[in-house]
Amino acid sequence: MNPPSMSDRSAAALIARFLKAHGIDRVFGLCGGHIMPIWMALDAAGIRIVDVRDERAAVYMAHAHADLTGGLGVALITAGPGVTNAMTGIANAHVARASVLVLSGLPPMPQENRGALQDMNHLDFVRPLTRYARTVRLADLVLPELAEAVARAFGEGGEPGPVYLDFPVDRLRAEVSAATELPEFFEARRRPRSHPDPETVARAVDLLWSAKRPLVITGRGARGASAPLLKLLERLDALYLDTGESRGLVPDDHPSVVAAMRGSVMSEADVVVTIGRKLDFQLAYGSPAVFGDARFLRIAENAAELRDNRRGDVSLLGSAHATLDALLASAGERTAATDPQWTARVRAKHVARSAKLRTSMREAAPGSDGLMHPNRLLAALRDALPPDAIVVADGGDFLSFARVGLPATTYLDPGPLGCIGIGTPFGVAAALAYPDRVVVVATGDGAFGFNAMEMDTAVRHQAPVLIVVANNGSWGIEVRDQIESHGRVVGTRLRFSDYAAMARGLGLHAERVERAEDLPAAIERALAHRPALLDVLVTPEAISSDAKSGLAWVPDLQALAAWDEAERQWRAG
Ligand SMILES: Cc1ncc(C[n+]2csc(CCOP(=O)(O)OP(=O)(O)O)c2C)c(N)n1
Repeated sequence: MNPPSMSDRSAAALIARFLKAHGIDRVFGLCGGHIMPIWMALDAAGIRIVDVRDERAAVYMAHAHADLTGGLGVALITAGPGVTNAMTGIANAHVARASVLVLSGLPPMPQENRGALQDMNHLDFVRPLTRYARTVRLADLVLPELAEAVARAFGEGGEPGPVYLDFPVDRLRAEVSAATELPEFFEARRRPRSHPDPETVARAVDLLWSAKRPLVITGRGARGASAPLLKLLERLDALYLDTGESRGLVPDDHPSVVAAMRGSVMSEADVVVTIGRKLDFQLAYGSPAVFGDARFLRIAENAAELRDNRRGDVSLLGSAHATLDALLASAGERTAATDPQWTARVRAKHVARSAKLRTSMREAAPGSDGLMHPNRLLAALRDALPPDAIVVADGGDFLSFARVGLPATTYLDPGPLGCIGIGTPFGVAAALAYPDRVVVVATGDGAFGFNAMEMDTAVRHQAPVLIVVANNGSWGIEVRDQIESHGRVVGTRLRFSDYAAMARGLGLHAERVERAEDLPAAIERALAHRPALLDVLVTPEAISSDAKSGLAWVPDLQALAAWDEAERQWRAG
């Protein structure tokens, strides 16, 4: 018997109509028979399918798309190995709290648990990494399940993050009864802003407006709240740190920005405000060993960001925008108590340090091997990139150099899971979302290897991405750690492989660059011929700040060696 032809009333067609109604214009996927009804229905509905070379990359791309657009990212992957391959992508979206919907298939119900092709109980292993995970065995339940999954992905009723649905393929072909198609399922609803409790707002104003050295730290929960955040910083004359989750909210040249002074400002502040930001390893778990006697004001829309590791002296549950508006309104014309000498001093040091970094990047000496320092590459990129470039940074040492050396208002990296290998997929999704902006992936050679095959996706889909590989022939930051901690190098050297040849083989414009003086012209040519790759030989001898800070050797109590020592002393009393 031939495969049954599908009607417009099939569950698969309904999934496509739902996604279309909710503004989904692209889905990242890798095909297979168990999802073919959805695949074909999406295409029929005019939704673009970005077909990739590995399911993990599909989820990475959906993640980047969601993060960059503020919408939902959708990945469509097949049963069994399709889902197991996707697991790292799902785990990364879980930790990063990215709003991703993952759809998959299952064998037909009559074959369930009988040893069918690609049969696995996906929910057993997907559930701990998702906000919602269900198998939909009844065509009539497709709409309510999709609606619930999307709401959860955006954090309604908990933290935002990835959600998962799968469907036995026979159910995808089944017809849905018209009566279940309630119009409400097709309305793309704006999520309401949640407002904080007014009495607590008044207490928060007292705390903030009496602070002498206020420090504001934002995370992903603050995205979209740039306008009231800038007003708050100005009203308070507060200092500000972004930790990579919310770059671009406050311009780099804003007088509150003191990124280069992170360590000292964390220990000097007397009131610390976290907005939509967990107190995770990057913020020393909020420990008094690092933050001293500072009092905390925590602001978040999801309660987990109010409580993790350290509760605030005052906590405000509400969306960042509405809460900052409420604080400003409640404070009225009240004068802040901030010590202007403190802010001026820290800011001046930040400016001096940043300027010194820029000069030293240009002049960074080559290694004893004659190969250029990675900062020379970053300085050349910095000169060539337009101000609205989207930067994706990936790798070990090179990520550390790029994070500080490549300023960007839109920036993505492996995030708190430390999920190296995201570079090329994130870059492809970014270039497809914003084809008129320059998207550059700055990646170590080790990190690049994981998903290098997605260069093929970039070519097929004409994603105008520029991939720059800092090729130091090693898993550099691990080499450094082995040398420092163990005195020998084991299993961490790679070859100076010819990634330009690899890229050319897949259809990209690609060049290998060995001399710093050749970089400007090579970058110009690559920008003009995207998708493109530059394979730049850099010295493995350069030591990044992440290597120096001890991040690589994973200290016992804190992420960084200095904080670890401070924590040890503090615990010892
Ligand atoms: C998926 C994954 N595997 C391994 C690691 C551990 N790790 C972190 S950085 C790093 C080295 C990265 O090497 P490369 O991308 O070449 O950058 P480099 O340090 O040489 O600049 C490794 C192996 C990780 N964080 N994630």
